[in-house]
Parts: sequence; C-alpha cells; structure tokens
Amino acid sequence: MQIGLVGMPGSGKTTLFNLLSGNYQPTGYSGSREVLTGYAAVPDPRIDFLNALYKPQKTTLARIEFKDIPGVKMDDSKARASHFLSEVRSADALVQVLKVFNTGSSADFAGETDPYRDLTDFSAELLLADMDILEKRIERLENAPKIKLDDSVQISLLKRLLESLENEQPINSVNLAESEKKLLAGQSFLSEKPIFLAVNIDEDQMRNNVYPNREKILAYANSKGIPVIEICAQVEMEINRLQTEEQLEFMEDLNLKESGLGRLARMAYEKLNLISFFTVGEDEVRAWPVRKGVTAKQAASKIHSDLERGFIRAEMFHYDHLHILGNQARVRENGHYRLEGKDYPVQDGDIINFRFNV
Ligand SMILES: Nc1nc2c(ncn2[C@@H]2O[C@H](COP(=O)(O)OP(=O)(O)OP(=O)(O)O)[C@@H](O)[C@H]2O)c(=O)[nH]1
Ligand SMILES: [Mg+2]
Repeated sequence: MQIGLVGMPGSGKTTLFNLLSGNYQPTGYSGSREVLTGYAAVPDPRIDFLNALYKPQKTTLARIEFKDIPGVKMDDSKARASHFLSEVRSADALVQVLKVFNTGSSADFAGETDPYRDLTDFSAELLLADMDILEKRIERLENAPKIKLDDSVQISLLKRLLESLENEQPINSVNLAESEKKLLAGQSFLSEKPIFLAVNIDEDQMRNNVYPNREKILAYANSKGIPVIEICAQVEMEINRLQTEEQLEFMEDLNLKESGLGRLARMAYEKLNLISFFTVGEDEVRAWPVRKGVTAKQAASKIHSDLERGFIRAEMFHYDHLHILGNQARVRENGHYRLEGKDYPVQDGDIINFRFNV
C-alpha cells in the first residue's frame, strides 16, 4: 500500500512529505527533483493506553508508505514527465496537495494564483492522461489484423469509459459489472484511484478559517466524493520539532484539535478500508495495519510466514474490554477471552496472540 503525493510544482508536497515521514528533505525550487519514499507512523491513542499498561521495551505504530512525486515543470523533458506519471500510476492512492497558502509574492497579490483553478486543472490532467491511454488501447485493438469477440467486448467497454471521461466523470464513478472489472484488471487508470485533497493553507488562513474560494473548493471536492483536509504543512512541521507542551499550546492557538498527520492517517485508513489489530507484551506493543475482512490466518502472515504456515488458532480479546476493565486478568475473568480459527475475520482493535506450530 503506497500513497502518492501529487500536485502542481511548489504546492507543498515535499513539505508535507517531511511532516509525514519525519524527514528533512530540502523544499522549494532547489528541493529534491527525484521521487522520495518514506513512512508515516499512524498516531493511535489506543497505543498510548497499551504502552502505559504493558510498559514494553519497544512500541511500533502502524505505518503508511508515502511517496513524494515532484510536479512536472515547464523545463522538464518528456521522458521526465512520463517517468513521474508512471510513478503516479503505480501508487495505490493519491493525495492531491493544493497550494492555497499565501507566499507574499506579487503573483499572489495580483490574484494571478487561483487554487480553485489549480484544483480543476489538475483533476482534468488526470482525466486527460487516462483518455490518452484509452484512445491508444482502442486504436490498437481496432487495428489488430483479426478482431476476436473478446476484443470487441473490450473495445466497447473502453469506449464507454472514454465517454465518461469526456463528460468529466472519473473512472471510479462508472458502474462496472464484475466481468467488466475482470476485463480491466491489470490496467491502472489514474482516475480510478482513491484520491484525497490536502488543502495546504497558512497560519492566518487556518486561524481565521478563510481563504480564497474556500466554498467553491469544498463544494467541488464534495461533488466528486473526494475527502478533504485543510492543513498547514509548513507550520505543523515546525510544531513537530517543539517539545510536547509547547506543541499543545501552539495547536490550541491555531484551533487545531488533531495534528494534520493524525487527520490524514485517519482519513486514509478509512478510505482504504484499513483496520489495526494489536500484539501486546512486555517486549513489544505493536499495531498492525490490515485490510478490513482479512482472516486470522492472513493477519498472522503479516507478522511472520511461520505463523501462517503453522497456524493453530488465534487467542484474543478486544481492546475495548481491556480499556474498560483495566487489565488482562479481569478481561479473562469476565469471559472476554476468545479462541478463533483461521477463517475468523479480524476486527479493528482485536488484541491477538497467535498459536502456531512449525
Ligand atoms: N508559507 C508557506 N509556505 C509553504 C507551505 N508549504 C510549503 N511552503 C513553501 O513552498 C515552497 C514549495 O514547497 P515544496 O514542499 O518544495 O513544494 P513541492 O510541491 O514539493 O514542489 P515540487 O517538488 O517542485 O513539485 C517551499 O519554499 C516551502 O517552504 C505553507 O504551508 N506555508
Ligand atoms: Mg517537492
């Protein structure tokens, strides 16, 4: 699972990447011109409780992998542009970073920059890139020496997708039958990926809750079903480097209840159907991200292939019971310990001890 940060040059992708991954990569025009990858640890208050209870030697939060894909600039070669595009294509989900912050530059003052236009231009670019692919595929299939029945089904499906793109409808808004999904398997379209919008604002905009075209931007995202967070990437990065107490003061001052990282992580978790199960003990307390619906045996394989191979059963209780009752002994006394088999669908907040034999 890899989330790509995308957007216009200078929108703040590398700044956000640094915030998410705790990196110190240079930003601005002299910033990195290569794709960067890093991990964001997902904050989880449940882990804080588990830490206080088990006092483990080590704590490991769930992590989400991000990659920072530079925006294509005027002077970039075609090869570079298509390299970046292929990086966008290989991401599982996208966060579109939108520059709204005021840089104090003359262009901002003259009203030459317009975040709403950037937003719609960028969305159009994603659609155009997909149209380009579709047109080429249709042409190739139609010009094949012999058209098989399968191909003609495929052609009419691709034409339907093309038509929806021409009407500014992304591919993820098209209703597809299971058989059609199968036909498209392995072809990755940009407008098919889950996408989030990170509106990158500045301190004043955050404090006052206003910025140019805010209503239009939110309405546009809403109409496309795109989840939005408003974030002060630069300021939050500075806050991150402060002591905890000062951090809280600063966040209060900005009307921030939860860090941008926390909000973004939660949004991604929800939209990507991720849940966390926990393993606990004196050596380590750890959150494991898995897709909703995975079985106990699949979850075991996340930890080690031996656990999957020699899976016997999963001994477990739920975080909520532990949280209410205060310790493991009372959870057991109250009958909340369970043994589950390999096909048990793991739930968010399950605390699991896998029994295995190899
Ligand atoms: N004032 C202010 N400046 C910001 C903010 N976020 C980013 N910047 C500045 O905007 C400039 C561009 O930020 P980057 O993070 O490098 O932008 P980018 O999207 O990675 O740009 P490319 O890699 O060229 O596509 C840098 O000088 C940042 O310091 C913000 O929230 N407020
Ligand atoms: Mg950058």
